[in-house]
Amino acid sequence: LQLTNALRRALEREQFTLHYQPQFDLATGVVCGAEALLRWQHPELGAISPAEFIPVAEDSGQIVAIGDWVLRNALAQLARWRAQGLTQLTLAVNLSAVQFRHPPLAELIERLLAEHQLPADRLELELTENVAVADARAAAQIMDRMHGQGVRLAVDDFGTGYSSLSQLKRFQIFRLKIDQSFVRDLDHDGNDRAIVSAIVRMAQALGMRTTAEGVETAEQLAYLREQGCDEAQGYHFARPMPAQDFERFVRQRA
Ligand code: G
Ligand code: G
Ligand code: MN
Ligand code: NA
Repeated sequence: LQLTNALRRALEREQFTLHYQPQFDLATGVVCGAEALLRWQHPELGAISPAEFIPVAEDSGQIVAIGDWVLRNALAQLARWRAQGLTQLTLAVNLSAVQFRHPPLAELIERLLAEHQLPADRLELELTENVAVADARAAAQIMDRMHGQGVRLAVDDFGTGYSSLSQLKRFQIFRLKIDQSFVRDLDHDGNDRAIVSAIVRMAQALGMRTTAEGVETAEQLAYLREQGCDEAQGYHFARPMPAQDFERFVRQRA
């Protein structure tokens, strides 16, 4: 309850920021995108993790307003980067299943893309596998509309949720993000190696791309590359960082 009340004030008091984690193309080594990750700094409670406050915001419905704020700010940031010449970047935004129960989500995204003159295929929406379970019809409508606009859909934390293979096909998923729980022990867990290998192969067969999350070591990276995983992110490359640091990071790498 304390958290719900604090969340209510967080937006108006401008306590949220976005950090950006670089995503790497494993074939070229180039930074090809960023995942926007929400950060909340409360004056008394300190930094609160989204893992803690997002579920609270989902239960109270506040996630809709917070999610709108994330989309507005992330897309404005992408537009600034493009104006500065960083046109190769895609931007990934996490969406909660609750946001998919609100049809205005699609309108907001279309309006923001138009307002900033952004090509729709520079935006990736990260959904968890549970999105389609919560309210299949509303979610399907929004996902179809987004796909029709050219926006890319990515399944986040892939392998940990409730998705079926028929759903993957039905929703025209562009990318599977291999959950970090399968990447963490890649060096010594044969089952995880088999799972990662199978996900990459299935994605290839279905014409989907793969991104490995939580890559922390050169050994993990080598295995992912060998298996043909397309992209990766994780502390091995870089932590999530403020927009200006991200910009410097990309320029230094180019
Ligand atoms: O960045 P971090 O590891 O603290 O994120 C923890 C969790 O919070 C992750 O599951 C991530 O997907 C989620 N998360 C981060 N930012 C957002 C956001 O803007 N919206 C939603 N819905 N989830 C987010
Ligand atoms: O669920 P989602 O994939 O959106 O969450 C991403 C979360 O993973 C973020 O909170 C981010 O800070 C965290 N993260 C990113 N890279 C790494 C990593 O290499 N190791 C670990 N342990 N966490 C990571
Ligand atoms: Mn994510
Ligand atoms: Na994830």
